Amino acid sequence: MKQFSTGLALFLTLLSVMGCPPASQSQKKMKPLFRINAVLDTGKEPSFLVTDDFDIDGNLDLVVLNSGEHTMSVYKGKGDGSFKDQVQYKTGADPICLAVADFNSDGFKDIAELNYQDQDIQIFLNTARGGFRNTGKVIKPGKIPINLIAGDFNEDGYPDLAVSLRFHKIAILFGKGTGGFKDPVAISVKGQPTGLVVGDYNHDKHVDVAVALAGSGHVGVEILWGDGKGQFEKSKVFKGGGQPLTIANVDANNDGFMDLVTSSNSLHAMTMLMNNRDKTFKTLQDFSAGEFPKFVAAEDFTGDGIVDLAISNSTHDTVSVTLGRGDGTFVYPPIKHFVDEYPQGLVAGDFNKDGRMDIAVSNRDKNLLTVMLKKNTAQPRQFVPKPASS
Ligand SMILES: [Ca+2]
Ligand SMILES: [Ca+2]
Ligand SMILES: [Ca+2]
Ligand SMILES: [Ca+2]
Repeated sequence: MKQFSTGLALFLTLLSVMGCPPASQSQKKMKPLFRINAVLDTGKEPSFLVTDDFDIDGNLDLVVLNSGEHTMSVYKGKGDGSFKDQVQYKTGADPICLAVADFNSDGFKDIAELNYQDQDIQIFLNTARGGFRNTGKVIKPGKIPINLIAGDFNEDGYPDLAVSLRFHKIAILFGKGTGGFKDPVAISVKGQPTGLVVGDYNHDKHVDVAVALAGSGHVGVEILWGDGKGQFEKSKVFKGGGQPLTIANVDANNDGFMDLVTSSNSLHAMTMLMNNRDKTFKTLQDFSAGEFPKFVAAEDFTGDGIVDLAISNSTHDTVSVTLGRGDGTFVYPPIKHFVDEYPQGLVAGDFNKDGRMDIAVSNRDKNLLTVMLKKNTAQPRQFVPKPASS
């Protein structure tokens, strides 16, 4: 692991000074919320990133797919914002996406990993000591799979998979609870599916799938309303961005119903779909939160009870944080944080266990992960008065 050097810190400070925003914006410009704490080596072209506590030691760990060399890197968290050196596992060709769930019912979370070039899924079972074991079984979900997510769609207690297939289909693979899966069942959707996310968007206690649709023709978000028996009712296509590639859950107005946000990479736009609580969504106006946005994480980064968004901006080497107003709109301009070249995968988690959300991001063109910790913006400790009785 490379510790963040003061030289780089100075360089980043200079960069942020030199990148002068227009005068009208500079007045509102806010200081960075995060500081870079650690920079971790990855394999070639790190892309999709997740965080979870895989070895159940109370510390969040990281897993990143290295798309340029067909490997996956696992980093055990130390709980102080730093991580142990990577352990690499061989994947299929061009790994692009992974889903985390306990697929073999042993209490430890496993990984289903999607290989774009091989058009297959491989399952890595948790060894219960922070390592993984490839089951050796190759799952073929259908032609040109591009994304996957886990959820228990038939409510048998075993996690299943939903996989978006380029040609207008979502494949559902029901888990057997052993690390194996039944043959895929294909559901047609109206457009070209890209990103997927699961949630119970209508509060009927059955998990639903939200599908981002890009390409030509139908563009937006289609919901597959789950019935808890593995069947789905298809919604109409809600407007949801120009060419949405990624989609995330966010309860932007704190009403307990999950809303959705999409990112349209080439159009530099984010789009909020507000949940009307009646199985429809109201699409708000697109907003800008950075350049060539890739992945988004929704968390309350400032601690005011209102959810904010962190976005990786691939071509501008930044993570931008845009603060929520609590009504589905976000403050402009976003707060920029310079990371390294071509940030892609992005996750939020409390890596140093101080109660504040931190961020990790994969930098494709430098083969690095950047771990940024939330700064403590509260009053300095020395100004806290001692109790009168002491
Ligand atoms: Ca851990
Ligand atoms: Ca397991
Ligand atoms: Ca299931
Ligand atoms: Ca539901």
